[in-house]
Amino acid sequence: MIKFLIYVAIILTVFAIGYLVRVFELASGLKGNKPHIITEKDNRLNGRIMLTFLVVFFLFVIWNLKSFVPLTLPKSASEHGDDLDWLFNFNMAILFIVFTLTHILLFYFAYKYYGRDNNRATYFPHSNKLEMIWTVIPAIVLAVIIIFGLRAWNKITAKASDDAIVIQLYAKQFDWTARYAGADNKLGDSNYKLITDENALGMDEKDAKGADDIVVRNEFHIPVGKEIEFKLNAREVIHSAFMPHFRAQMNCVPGMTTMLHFTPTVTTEEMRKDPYVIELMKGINEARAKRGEKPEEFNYMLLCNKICGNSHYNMQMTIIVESEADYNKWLSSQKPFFAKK
Ligand SMILES: [Cu+2]
Repeated sequence: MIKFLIYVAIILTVFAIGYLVRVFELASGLKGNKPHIITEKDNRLNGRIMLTFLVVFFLFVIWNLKSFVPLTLPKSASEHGDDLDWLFNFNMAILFIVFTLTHILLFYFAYKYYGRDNNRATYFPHSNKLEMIWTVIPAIVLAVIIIFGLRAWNKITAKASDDAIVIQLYAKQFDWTARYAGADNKLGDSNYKLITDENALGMDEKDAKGADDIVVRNEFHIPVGKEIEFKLNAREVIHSAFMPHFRAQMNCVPGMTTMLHFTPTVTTEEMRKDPYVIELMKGINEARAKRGEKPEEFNYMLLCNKICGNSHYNMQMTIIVESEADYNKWLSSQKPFFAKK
């Protein structure tokens, strides 16, 4: 009811403003002013407003950069991540140059060439030279971006090496499960018909390849410097495995297996000592303290990056990157799934 009344009030206010404007127009018409005639004075005022906007707008851009760039991701923690960061920065540099130039020209010209009573616009219908310039230059720049992008994409999506550690990431509403392929480095068969509360992945007990498979939840470990091949599956809707610190993301699609591989280069402990991460966590923990929450340590995360339902925001898993020795110790402390029963 209150909502309805608010809507009615908004509509009535709009009408009231409309009538008020009409009253002012009529009143100034009676005084002999011509409100519909735009004078040189009006144009000059508009030009100055344009110039003011340019300055205020760029101050806002600088404030944005200062406030939000320090909250962006820390350095990449995977081999291919540096390529992607370079590509991203390259794109941003081009965008920023074009953005700055076009906006300065747009608003400065609006100010400098405001309409004057005795001026007439130059008749300038067409220029082949200009058409060529603004077609060819963007085409070359775009081609360079696409070629660099394709090269990086091909490198990242190339087949994983044969000795890569195979891990399945299984997405369902609303959590992740990781499955290690065990000593044979081969995942056992699974079938959605075998899914039960206990056997969330529908693993097939009869398949010998799956006898050594290890299933973990909440967090999974990977060794630094070793290639990891992820096989991604989803149960019911499309999810997306997003590991931002490794600059890695791939959709998880029901009924098919998608793949993704990367080599982590920085352990969790090393990343926690990174000056940028220390600064980042300081800010996060100050905000947490204000909300009365306990401080938290930096961790790599696997997140879902597809709006998959109402608890999507909470669909995450911690990733621990550690030395190969620590990883082997952790893995040997985990029991194979079918041995747990
Ligand atoms: Cu999801």
